[in-house]
Amino acid sequence: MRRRDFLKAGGAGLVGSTVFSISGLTMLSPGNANAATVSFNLTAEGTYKTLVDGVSVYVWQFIDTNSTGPGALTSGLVVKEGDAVSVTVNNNLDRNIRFSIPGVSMSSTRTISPGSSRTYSFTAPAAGSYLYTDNVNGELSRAMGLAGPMVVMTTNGSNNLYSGGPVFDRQYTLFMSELDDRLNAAVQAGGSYNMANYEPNYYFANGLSYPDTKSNSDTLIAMSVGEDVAIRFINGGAITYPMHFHGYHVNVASRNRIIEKNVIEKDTVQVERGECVDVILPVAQAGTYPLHTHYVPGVSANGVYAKGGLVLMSAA
Ligand SMILES: [Cu+2]
Repeated sequence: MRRRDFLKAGGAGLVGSTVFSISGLTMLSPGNANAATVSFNLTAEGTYKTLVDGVSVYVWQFIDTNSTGPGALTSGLVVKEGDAVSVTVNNNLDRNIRFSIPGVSMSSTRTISPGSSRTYSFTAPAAGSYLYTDNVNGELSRAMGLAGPMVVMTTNGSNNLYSGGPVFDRQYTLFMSELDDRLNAAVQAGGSYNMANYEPNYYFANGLSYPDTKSNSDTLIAMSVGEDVAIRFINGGAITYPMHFHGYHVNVASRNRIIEKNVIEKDTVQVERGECVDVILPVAQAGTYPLHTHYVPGVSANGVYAKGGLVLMSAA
């Protein structure tokens, strides 16, 4: 069994559902309401990503050498509300960065210069879905891939989206992102890019495009009829994602941890840039249905329609 599979199994045992693997997760004891001390070690680096059509593109990423995030993501944080969390970030990029989680105050707001590292500490905030990124380089960082998901479970690790909130039988974290390969080429060449010209041509859920999303357990939405399935949409990209469901309606529980007051059934859920939207999907029927961005270029790969793109399958 690969280390990643082992960690995933541990995560499943903790909350009785699908949680992506994180080093800190294995340190938590089920049913223990005491806050834990959790540390992560991330490296910001440039690397090459092979896309669904075989093209290799220079990207940035946060890589956690002790664990990975969901799908093809190289990092992802899972903690419990109240945990004492420290994240050490090593900067192997060519410019300053600063680790940031919108909505969370950090022990330090200092930047990290190239070749150095810094530790950022915080108390895990209210249970819900969060995004971490660099906030020195603006949207360029998210367009290059320097972002990841953070899931905060309730203090006792219960299957509630937040304390006293909707209960789920299983959960999926879907981190959406995209890239414009002209931007990547410009950054690789040491230049910058005018985000006004940003027109992405590849789209990802947890770093994967269709059909790879079908063969990965973090992006194939496996469900059983009668279950309530939580889906955490985390928009780590630089465009809006209107996520459209076939076969099901979902209820939005919260947007950026703010509880939705008027819950109506939706077949499309708008997820703005940098936004985290948690939904509950009541599995009302059996079948295999797509879940995809309703932004038409988002279901293409480098202009080729219905091949690649941010398309997933749900199966019940
Ligand atoms: Cu459709």
